[in-house]
Amino acid sequence: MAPPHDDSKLETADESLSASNRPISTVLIIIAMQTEALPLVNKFQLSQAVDSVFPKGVPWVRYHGTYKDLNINIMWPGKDAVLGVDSVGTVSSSLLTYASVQTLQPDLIINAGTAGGFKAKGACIGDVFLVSEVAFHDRRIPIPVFDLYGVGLRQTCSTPNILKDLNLKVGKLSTGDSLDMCPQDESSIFANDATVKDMEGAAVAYVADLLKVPAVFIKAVTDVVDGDKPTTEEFLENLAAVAAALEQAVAQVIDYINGKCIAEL
Ligand code: FMC
Repeated sequence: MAPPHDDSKLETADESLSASNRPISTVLIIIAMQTEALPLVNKFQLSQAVDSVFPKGVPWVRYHGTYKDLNINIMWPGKDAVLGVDSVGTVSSSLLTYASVQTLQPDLIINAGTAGGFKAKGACIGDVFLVSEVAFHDRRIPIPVFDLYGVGLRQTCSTPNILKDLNLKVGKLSTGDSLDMCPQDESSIFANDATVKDMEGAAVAYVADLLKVPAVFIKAVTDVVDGDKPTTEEFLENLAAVAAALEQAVAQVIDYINGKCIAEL
C-alpha cells in the first residue's frame, strides 16, 4: 500500500522554500550588552518599545524601527533586576531569543556582540568575525553521544555572498558562561577549533535551530585571550571602541541584506 499522502509535510517544505526566496523583512538582532546595542540603536534611529509584549517585570528591552525595507528589532536582555549589570550569558540570551522569535516571527536572527579572540588563529583587537560554526566549551558530559550533545556544534546560516562582498573575517565561535578561561575550557575551545570565544552565540544558535530561523553571528574582538594582558582589563579598556567597530559591521550587513532573500546571502 502506498504511504498516506502527508499534506502537512509538503506545506511545510513549500513554506520554508518560499521563506528563503522572498525578501527578508523582519530582522531580530540579539545583543547582550547595552554598550554594544546603543550605537546600533542610534545608527538605525530605533525607538524603545513602551508597551512591552513580553511578560510583565522582565528586564528585556526592545528597540525597533524601519530602516530601508527592513523592520529591525534589537533585543537586549536588560540589566539584572538585583545587581544592575547587563544580563550576559547563555541562560538569558536563550530565553530572550525564544520569546523574541515567538513574538516577532523574524526572517533572520543576527547575534551581534563582542568576543575574545585567539591571536594564534589570526584574531586582533577590533577585528570583526562572521561566524561559520558555533559550539559550547563548558558543557562536559563524558558519556557517549551526550558528549556531542554537550558540545552542541551547529553550522550557522550559510552566507557566501556576504563573505565575498564584505570585508569581514571568518572564524568558528566557542561559547561558555565564563569570561575567563580555565584549562579544561581551553582544551575544549582548541578542540572546537575556535578563533573567537563569547558567552551567548551557541545558546542563540540552539534556539534558532529549535525554531528553524536562520541565524548569523557577528563578533568583534575586545580582548586577545592568548595574549599578555588580563582579559577583564583588556575587555573593559576596548569595549566602547570595539562596540563602534561592531556597529559598522552590523550596519554593513543590514545594508547588504536589504532587499535580498536568505538564499542570496
Ligand atoms: N570571553 C567570553 N566572552 C567575552 C569575551 C571573552 N574573552 N570577551 N567579550 C565577551 C562577551 C561575552 O559574550 C559577554 O556578552 C560579554 O562580552 C562579557 O561579559
